[in-house]
Amino acid sequence: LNPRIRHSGFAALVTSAEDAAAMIGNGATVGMSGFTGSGYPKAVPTALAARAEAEHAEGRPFRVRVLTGASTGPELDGVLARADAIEFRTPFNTDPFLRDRINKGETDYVDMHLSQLAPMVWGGIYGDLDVAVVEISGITENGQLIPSASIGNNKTWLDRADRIILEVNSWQSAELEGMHDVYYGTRLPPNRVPIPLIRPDDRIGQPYFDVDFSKVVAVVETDAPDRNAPFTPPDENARLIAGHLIEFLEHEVKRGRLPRSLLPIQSGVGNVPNAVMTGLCDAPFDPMTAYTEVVQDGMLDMLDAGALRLASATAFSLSTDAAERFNSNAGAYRGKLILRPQEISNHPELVRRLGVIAMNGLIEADIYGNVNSTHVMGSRIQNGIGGSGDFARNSFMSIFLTPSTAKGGKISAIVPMAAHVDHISQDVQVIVTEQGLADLRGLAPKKRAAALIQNCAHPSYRPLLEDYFARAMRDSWGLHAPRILPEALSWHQRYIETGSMMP
Ligand code: 0RQ
Repeated sequence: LNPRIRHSGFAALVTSAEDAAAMIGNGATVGMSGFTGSGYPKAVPTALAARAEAEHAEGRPFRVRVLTGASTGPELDGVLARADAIEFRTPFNTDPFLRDRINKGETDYVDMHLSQLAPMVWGGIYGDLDVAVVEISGITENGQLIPSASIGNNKTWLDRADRIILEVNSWQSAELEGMHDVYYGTRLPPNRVPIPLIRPDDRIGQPYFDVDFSKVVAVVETDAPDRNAPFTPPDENARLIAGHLIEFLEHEVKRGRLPRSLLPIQSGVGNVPNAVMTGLCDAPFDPMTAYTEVVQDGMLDMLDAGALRLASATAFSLSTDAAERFNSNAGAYRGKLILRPQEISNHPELVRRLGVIAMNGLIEADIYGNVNSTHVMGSRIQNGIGGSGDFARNSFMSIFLTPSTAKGGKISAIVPMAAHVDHISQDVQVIVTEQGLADLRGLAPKKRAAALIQNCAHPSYRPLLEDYFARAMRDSWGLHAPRILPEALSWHQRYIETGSMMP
């Protein structure tokens, strides 16, 4: 008997991943758990991919529509993409095989704000949800579900799906029980009411998911780790970026514009934000809070060091070492970690009310501070906007962090014009590279350009930007935000043709 399944009705539904996958039909819309490589189902998608391959070998079509919280792991997006079993995918992906399918035009992908998917599914925009496949860490005596290492959109999948397949993963810490706060008060307009959360520590829901037992068709047992991608240790650039940012935040505290414990911080995923978190461990601030999407290694370090007293998020995204550290001592984080549904962790109402300091990565920024977070050279998706838009627009302070070049210097992250825009200049207040920091608040476009070129551009691209900007000031049709239209995207075209933005 599996001690994680404390309800006999659910125990009677235990079956193999293959039998569970057989309940998902060609063309089905499937809501799966998973957010930034944690809490995704690990057995059923693999069995589903094998089934798709078998069907394809017989010359029959087999593809499904996959909705998740955010990115998953090789045992979900990876296997399904390799088997060409994903017809449609939303809202976020980091898997290289699926990215390749999307960029070859073989899989449809909708890149959207992570807070908006659940309400859209409730509103019927994505049609009926045929099946939910949700990883949990256990089932209580009275048939409630103990969430796993991410909550994501699972509440919505469980509520909306016609049929439910559960994966009970014993690898997840049993001490996750009680760390979650599942809010059941969301509604569609015109029935919305204020969400009663005024501090990151507030608990406004319940620790378990409710589930309609009659919809559960299979329970699959697993004992498998989350993706747990390692972070590269902070390099010199990441340390410089963290240094500039912390100096700036100290300055804001001295000027009385931020309290000594700052405001709740949000940090995107990736090596640079992780390095910033590590840097914040030794920064001279009072213990902080985080109101964010993802708890990564750097935030665990901050909790351990006492630099952070509480983190509210929707998911973990840990390296193998940090996941082991957490799993072996999860009880120590009780009261310091709260996981919520992503429509709450990323809710514009709450991000604005709390005054979050948003810190996200970018692909490129133009000289006016319009930010492209998603489309390389304007046409190939990297990951997706994720939660960066939920946070950047609604934050108290919107900060973007990036090395000044990519691909070994072949690409400048500061360009005359962004080839795609996710965050308009109005949503971008501060940009930091290893070269320095540009505080764009209160600056008109021409002053923003001067600050970005001087403080943030790489020295090898700075003269090119200065030359372009000087000619734009002379020749542009309008002089509010001067541009030379035929030239503005020529750096991107040069990269596509020659492999470098350098002339
Ligand atoms: O590609 O691995 O093939 O070399 O992008 O870049 O420098 O490692 O930085 O991991 O912080 O990611 C914007 C993608 C940055 C991320 C982005 C290439 C680069 C590399 C990764 P390779 P780095 P990061 C909360 C918030 C949107 C979602 C978001 C992101 C790869 O921050 O997805 O913020 N943001 N969510 O080479 C071509 C450029 C490039 C470039 C970087 N200018 N041109 N390639 N790269 N800049 C989390 C969630 O929402 C779930």
